[in-house]
Amino acid sequence: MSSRLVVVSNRVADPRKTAAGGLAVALGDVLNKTGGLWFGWSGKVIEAEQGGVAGEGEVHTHQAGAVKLVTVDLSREDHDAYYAGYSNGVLWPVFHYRLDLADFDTGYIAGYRRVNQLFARKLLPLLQPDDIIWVHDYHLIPLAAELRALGCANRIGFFLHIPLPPPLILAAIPGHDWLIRALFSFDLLGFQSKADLGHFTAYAQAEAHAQNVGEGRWRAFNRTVHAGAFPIGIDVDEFQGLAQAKEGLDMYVRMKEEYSRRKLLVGVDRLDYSKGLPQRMRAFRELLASYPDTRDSATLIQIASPSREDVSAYSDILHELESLCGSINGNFGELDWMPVRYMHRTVARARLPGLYRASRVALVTPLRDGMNLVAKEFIAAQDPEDPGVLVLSRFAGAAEQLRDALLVNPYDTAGTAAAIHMALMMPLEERRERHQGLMNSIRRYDVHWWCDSFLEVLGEASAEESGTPWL
Ligand code: ADQ
Repeated sequence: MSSRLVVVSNRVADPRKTAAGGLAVALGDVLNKTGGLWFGWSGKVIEAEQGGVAGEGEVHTHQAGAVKLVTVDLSREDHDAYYAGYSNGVLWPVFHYRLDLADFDTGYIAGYRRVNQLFARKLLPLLQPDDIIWVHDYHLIPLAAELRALGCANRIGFFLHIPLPPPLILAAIPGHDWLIRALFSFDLLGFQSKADLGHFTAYAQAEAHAQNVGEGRWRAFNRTVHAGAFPIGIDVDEFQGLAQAKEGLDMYVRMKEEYSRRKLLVGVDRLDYSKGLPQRMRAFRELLASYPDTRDSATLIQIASPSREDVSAYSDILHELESLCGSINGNFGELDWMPVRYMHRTVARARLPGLYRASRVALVTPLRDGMNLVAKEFIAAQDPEDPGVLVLSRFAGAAEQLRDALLVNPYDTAGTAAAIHMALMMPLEERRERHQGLMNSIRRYDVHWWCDSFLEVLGEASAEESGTPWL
């Protein structure tokens, strides 16, 4: 790709830092090659008394190697309506099928739009005519429409990292027709799974009378948009490198020593209601109750990193999880064995592979998830001679690819408990075979494949209609 790449996302990461993760590393590679630019929110909120005028954020520029990082501050009012309000109080729950948790406060959408307009105004002067723009995630659905309204004719792609639900769930969002119009201002829409893509095409036909014009292209609102499934992957070599580095190895050795007598199960998630943590704990309790051989022989380490604590649904899930862990330990624990070790914190990325490698079973059981990279990281970190087993929710996007995992319905407590038991008991031969199949999949569809294939399709997407303002 010869054009410069411009990435836009809510947060910006320095691709040179390990803590940034595989996505930043992969985007960083392409950004580096093209001398690109990464634009987003600075993470800074300006209070009204500090002169935070709604809609006018200060812009910061920072050079990270060949990549230019440009960020903008947000006023308190804009941040609360755009981030906690519309993005995480409306779009996140609805896109994860949780209409019951959505807060359709009418003030949020105006702030969401203001911030997208602010991003468009600040980004536009930085653009060159043949830049390719790649916008990430649900925070920025209207960004292309706002850029087009200012006359931007560049090619613009959008990738949705979270699921897209069926049309009748989307239709419950007041003003949803504005969102679908906005999606048609992009040239390419990328989804995590075929299921999500199917929901988009059904929705576009039902609500926007979109016409299928062939080769994955859809026409509505006088524009043509290309839509496809681009399941995100991890940087397998980078993650395996971390497993062999000092911190990863130290962690592995310590966990192996600590749990030499017992099999370790591991769960690593953000503390989010979409991740199915209470359901997972109930399945683990069911395992201990129904399969007495697992008592005193299995320990679950659950790490749940703090997330969005200013949104009320998140504090509810925290209390529910703490109470379940307490009651499992209270009812089943022995003087020298606690069934669950629960930690409400983030584990340093460099230590994760060691923890995964020391675990016999990973529990990745979200109620809904766009993809779930923990599942892929767990596979990459295993010793191929003695690998662990992945228990994976059929409702994670990753389940479309990772058919050699033990797939479960996380709402089915007894069924999930039975699958965990099977994972704990699985003979070495079967573990190796399944792991080989899973490794083939994550290697073939890694994060570089994801990045390259999205940008290749975006590069070819017809730009005939770009620049048509419709607002
Ligand atoms: P997330 O919901 O944040 O991402 P996920 O893919 O599981 O979910 O994790 C992203 C990264 O965070 C992984 O690299 C993981 O190791 C790390 N992580 C998670 N919990 C952690 C913890 N407790 N301590 C340390 N690190 C932790 C969204 C979508 C997903 C999609 C990704 C990428 O919700 O479905 O897979 O984007 O597209």
